[in-house]
Amino acid sequence: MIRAYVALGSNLGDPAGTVDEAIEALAGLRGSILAAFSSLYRTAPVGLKRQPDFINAVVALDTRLPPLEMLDALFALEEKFGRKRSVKNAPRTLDLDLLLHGDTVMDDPALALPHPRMHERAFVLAPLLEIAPGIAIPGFGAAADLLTACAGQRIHPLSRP
Ligand code: PH2
Ligand code: MG
Ligand code: MG
Repeated sequence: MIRAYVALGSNLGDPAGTVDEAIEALAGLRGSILAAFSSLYRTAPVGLKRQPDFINAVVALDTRLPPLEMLDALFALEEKFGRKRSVKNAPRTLDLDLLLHGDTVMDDPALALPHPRMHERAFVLAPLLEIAPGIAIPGFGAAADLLTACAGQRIHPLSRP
């Protein structure tokens, strides 16, 4: 089994409910076992600013799926959650991004690993570090050091009843 990490993001409809349900759905992903899941975080939009805050989280999966098969399974799940693809970075019901797949480094037109923007996003690095303290990102170094460089990005763990 290979340890993979998947980022979840939502900012349409009921984002926290969607992310909770998506974590459950990921626990049932074929050929995979859910190894860990982070808290949910409320995060300011990065990139296109005039859109609602996001709810973000990260899960760890131990998987037998190779990277491109895993990507297909994640796209299928996004679709099941009603994602409509319009313009890049548009608000979305559910975004599932494959962050890391073992120590695979690849730059296929369909999939780049590690995820090419994860190293500069607090909304990915903070939940990732919660479930994988000490993790390093191939080619970029310690996630904890990368998070320090994202100091300006607003993110808060969601308080739960
Ligand atoms: N996803 C993006 C672009 N910007 N900002 C936040 N806070 N959270 C996201 O998940 C996110 C984003 C593209 O996928
Ligand atoms: Mg994304
Ligand atoms: Mg995506």
